[in-house]
Amino acid sequence: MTVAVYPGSFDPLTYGHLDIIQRSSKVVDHLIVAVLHNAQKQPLFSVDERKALISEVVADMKNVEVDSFDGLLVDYVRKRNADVIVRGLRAITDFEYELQLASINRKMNPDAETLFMMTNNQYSFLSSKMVKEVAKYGADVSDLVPPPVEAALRNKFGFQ
Ligand code: COD
Repeated sequence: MTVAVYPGSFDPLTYGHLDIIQRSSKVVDHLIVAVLHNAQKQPLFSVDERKALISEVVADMKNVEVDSFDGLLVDYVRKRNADVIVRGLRAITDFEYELQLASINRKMNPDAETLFMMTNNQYSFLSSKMVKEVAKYGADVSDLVPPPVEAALRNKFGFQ
């Protein structure tokens, strides 16, 4: 049984993330979407809020679980007996960071393989940061994020 971890900030989940979740969940037996709990960062959504939003969106995907982690990703991967780390690649700008991340993770845990999935072309420009920037001014983000995330953004920025 192949267990994969798809780690990220997911602040918030976008259609780009969801596309990676849908596609990678078809090539592994069990996929864990793992939200990073990073005390040094000031996220828009708390870990619990991010987990709840992702859980709502993936509710009908039977082999997908939503969890959170802190500390090193490789330690979490080991703890969950996972074989694969899933990451998404949008553009060449992602490559350098992803290469560094995959290399350090492989050094620390040679048993976990990083699997890269190329973005779906329609989401190649899409990032959580951009979504927050746009939503902050009340603009329509319905093409960028699933409905529960759109509602949560409107609520967060006072556009109900
Ligand atoms: N299309 C395709 N993929 C996408 C898109 C899109 N539109 N948007 C985002 N993605 C991909 C990203 O490329 C990434 O692979 C993944 O989705 C998650 O993205 P983010 O931005 O939500 O999450 P990141 O990149 O901030 O996550 C970073 C980690 C949490 C994985 C990393 O910081 C981590 O592992 N931290 C724990 C400490 C650790 O072990 N560090 C490494 C050793 S120093």
